[in-house]
Amino acid sequence: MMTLYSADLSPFAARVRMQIYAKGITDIAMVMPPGFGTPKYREANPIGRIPVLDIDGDLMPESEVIAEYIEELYPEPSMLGATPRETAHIRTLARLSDIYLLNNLFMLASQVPAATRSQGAVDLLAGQVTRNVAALDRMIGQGGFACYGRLTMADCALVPALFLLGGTLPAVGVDNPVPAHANVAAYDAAIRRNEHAARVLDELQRGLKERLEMMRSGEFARRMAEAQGAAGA
Ligand SMILES: N[C@@H](CCC(=O)N[C@@H](CS)C(=O)NCC(=O)O)C(=O)O
Repeated sequence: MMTLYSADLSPFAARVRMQIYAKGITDIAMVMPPGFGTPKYREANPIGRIPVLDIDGDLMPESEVIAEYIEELYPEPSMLGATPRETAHIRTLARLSDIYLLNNLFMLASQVPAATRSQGAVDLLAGQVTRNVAALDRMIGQGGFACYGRLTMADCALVPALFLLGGTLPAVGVDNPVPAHANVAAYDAAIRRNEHAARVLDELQRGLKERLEMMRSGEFARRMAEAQGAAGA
């Protein structure tokens, strides 16, 4: 049995979870990895992140790699294209989401606390996100899906990225560019009605609520200090 190391609030893990739900896969367990963030975790996982797919002890990192692997193991229903060219377009949208939106947003999230914020970092990262929402607006499909009128791996990548975008940009004092981009805005509103998108959006929201509670109670700072202490040791 395979296990996906995952957490509600991880948009990268949410991408893989949405694909697993859409395919109806029931034999991949999903757990928060024990010791996540500690040197022990990084000993076994050199990149040190989630998601990781644990295949009987063989650890596979990187959401896109895991998504492609799952697609090969469970080809039906296909989340890729009907032709090689369609598949290439789906991968282009997923890549746009990952590289140009999500990676920048993930780094931008570190700039949310105003006391330690670097305006230069915010301008650089938020500028990239805004520019690439404009690119997405010209590439995204009509009719409620990223492309080809059905759920694909592009949707699995875009749904968590747009969730993070909506929360992160306003939190660092930058306007959310989505409402000004009609095609992305229409997509964002429509895809939420898809059952698999709705499920991961609920999980992301639950993860966010938990994280905010941990920050309010001081538990988050305590855990960060603990992980940093362990890293120092
Ligand atoms: N490129 C990686 C990014 C994964 C990633 O950054 N995951 C975050 C959680 S959303 C993480 O594990 N962060 C821990 C860290 O940065 O140490 C992927 O696509 O899987």
